[in-house]
Amino acid sequence: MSNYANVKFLTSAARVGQLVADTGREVAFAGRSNAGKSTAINAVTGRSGLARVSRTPGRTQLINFFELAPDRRLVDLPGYGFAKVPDVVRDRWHELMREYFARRESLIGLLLIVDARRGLGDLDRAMLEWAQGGDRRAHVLLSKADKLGRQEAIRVLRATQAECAGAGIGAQLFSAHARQGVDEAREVLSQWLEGGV
Ligand SMILES: Nc1nc2c(ncn2[C@@H]2O[C@H](COP(=O)(O)OP(=O)(O)O)[C@@H](O)[C@H]2O)c(=O)[nH]1
Ligand SMILES: [Mg+2]
Repeated sequence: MSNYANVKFLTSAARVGQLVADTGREVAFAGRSNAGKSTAINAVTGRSGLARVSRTPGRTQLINFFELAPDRRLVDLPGYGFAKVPDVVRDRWHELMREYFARRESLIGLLLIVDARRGLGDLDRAMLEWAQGGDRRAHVLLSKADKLGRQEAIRVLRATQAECAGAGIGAQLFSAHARQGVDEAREVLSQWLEGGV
């Protein structure tokens, strides 16, 4: 499973009815719009063009599926926390996420992407609680760590670890640009995705 060379885009779903078959195992990437989710997916799979990277936070409310191997998937969830989104879009996002987390049996873990300069926010905490409600694993990538000095990065890491440790959630520094923490994140993914169906 540590070889992601054959990763490929499967499909996008705008509704729960469009999700790919709920078999095997998948790990979802979640985070605020612009947190660096797509960039993280590209970095851990080693495929720079796989998930689109945008400077303008997207409004598309799509769940994107990528296949690593038969019955092993990465899922790019729609971002949240973008201030200018109309209520109707926000409500639709909420409903989509609620149903996805409630029903999805193949979802075994959540990789939460959090901009290291912001740290954990309330919506991030809600995502972690959602994931844990289904007895799933969770791990936090503190992204864009290259934007922080070393002292500050360590401080944010310690604070996040302290908050998450009680729930058994790991946290690490991550920078796609500096290639920091990429192997560590891949190791977490591999451990989650390995094993039987
Ligand atoms: N400095 C820095 N910028 C990053 C990093 N990862 C992502 N970004 C930038 O953050 C912006 C949003 O990234 P994107 O992956 O599209 O975020 P998403 O909305 O969460 O999918 C883009 O301009 C990226 O180039 C990183 O590790 N370091
Ligand atoms: Mg994205």
